[in-house]
Parts: sequence; C-alpha cells; structure tokens
Amino acid sequence: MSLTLHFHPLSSFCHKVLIALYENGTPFTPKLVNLQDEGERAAFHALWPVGKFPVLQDSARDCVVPESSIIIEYLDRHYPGATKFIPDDPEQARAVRSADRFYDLHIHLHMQKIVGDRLRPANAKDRHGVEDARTRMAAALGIVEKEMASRTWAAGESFTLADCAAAPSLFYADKVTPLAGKYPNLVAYLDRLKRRPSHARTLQEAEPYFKFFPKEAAA
Ligand SMILES: N[C@@H](CCC(=O)N[C@@H](CS)C(=O)NCC(=O)O)C(=O)O
Repeated sequence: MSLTLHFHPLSSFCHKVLIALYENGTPFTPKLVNLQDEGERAAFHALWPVGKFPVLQDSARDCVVPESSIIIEYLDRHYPGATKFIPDDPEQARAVRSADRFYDLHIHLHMQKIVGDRLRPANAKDRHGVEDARTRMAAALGIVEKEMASRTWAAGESFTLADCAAAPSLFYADKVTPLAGKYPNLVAYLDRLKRRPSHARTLQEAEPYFKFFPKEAAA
C-alpha cells in the first residue's frame, strides 16, 4: 500500500479527500496528525511547511501532494476507480472544477472563518470578518440552493469532485447556519450526501471527535 493520508478526522478539508478515497475503496494508510503534539506538528511541517492538511504521500511515485482538490485529481489519474471525479469531457470537467472551487472558496472558507473565530481568545475576535463571512456564505448558499432544484449532484447527475467539496462544506455550514427552513434543496442534497456510503463512513469515523467542535459562545 503506497498511499498515506496525513489528516485529522474533524478536519473538513480532510473529509473531502476521505470521501474520495472511500468512494473507490482506494487502499491507504491513515496518519492522524495531532497538531497539539509538538513532535507530530514538527514532523508534519517538515513534510509540508504550510502546515495544512490533508496531505497525501505516495511512496510508489515518490510524491507529496497537498491541497484537497489536487489530491482528488491525483487519485483520479493515478488510482482510478468506479467513481470518476473529473469527467473526460473538457466542458463537463470545467463545470466540475468550477463547482469544486465554488464550494471551497464561497462556502467552505467562510464556514472555516466562522468556526475559527470561536477558537480565538476573547480579546482577539474578528466580529467584522465573521459578519462578512456570514453574509458572503448566505449569498453563496442562495446560488447553490437554486442550482440544486434541478440537480442530483453538485455538477449534474454524476457524483464527482464537486460533491467531495460540497459534502463537508454543507455539513459544517449547517452547523453554523442551520439550512432547514431556508434552503430546502440544500437540505435534501445534504441528506443525499450523508446517505452516500463514502460520506456516511467519514462522518461515522469523525463521530468520537465531534465533541471537540467549537460551539458558539453564549452572547
Ligand atoms: N486549501 C486547503 C485547505 C486546507 C485546510 O484549511 N486545512 C485545515 C483543516 S480543515 C488545517 O490544516 N488547519 C490547521 C491549521 O491551519 O493549522 C485544501 O483544500 O486542502
């Protein structure tokens, strides 16, 4: 088995890649990185100085691959399976990459900003940044709410890279801005995602860690 995934089970961007790995039953060694542990942190930073996971290491190709979307493209190319994450057709591929970017940049990162602020000390909160993230995330959710009225999956009728991106984005966005009542198509889509065995397994494995997910401080 040549693949090692450096990850944490609570990390949303790691969920994105775990979904892709489980989707095709791709064998890999999971390496849980505890960033609170100085030794593990130093070892991880030696591998990828940016210090963000997921990072995929492939001993067969002597390769270190950071960035969730690029990892999934790498898996699609070098370890293909029944689920094809990027379609062969260039226009369809563009639509998939575009949806992947949309979920990461306009939903996932805003959700991360809101959650990240909960971890900041009381005297270092960024109220303006969080409000801005909430406003922009709401605009983005409104866009995909409309799109999902006529789609089964994020970029059409096949499960792709875009759904790997959408699953953790919407799962955690729902924790900071409940989707119910406002976004019926996204609620239904998130339900489909949660029932997808690859995502269900990812969430089941994360379950023991959800107690560490930071709650909003009482006002
Ligand atoms: N663009 C990166 C984002 C990765 C990212 O933000 N990872 C977070 C966890 S979800 C992380 O490593 N946080 C730890 C830190 O910033 O120290 C990707 O798509 O992989």
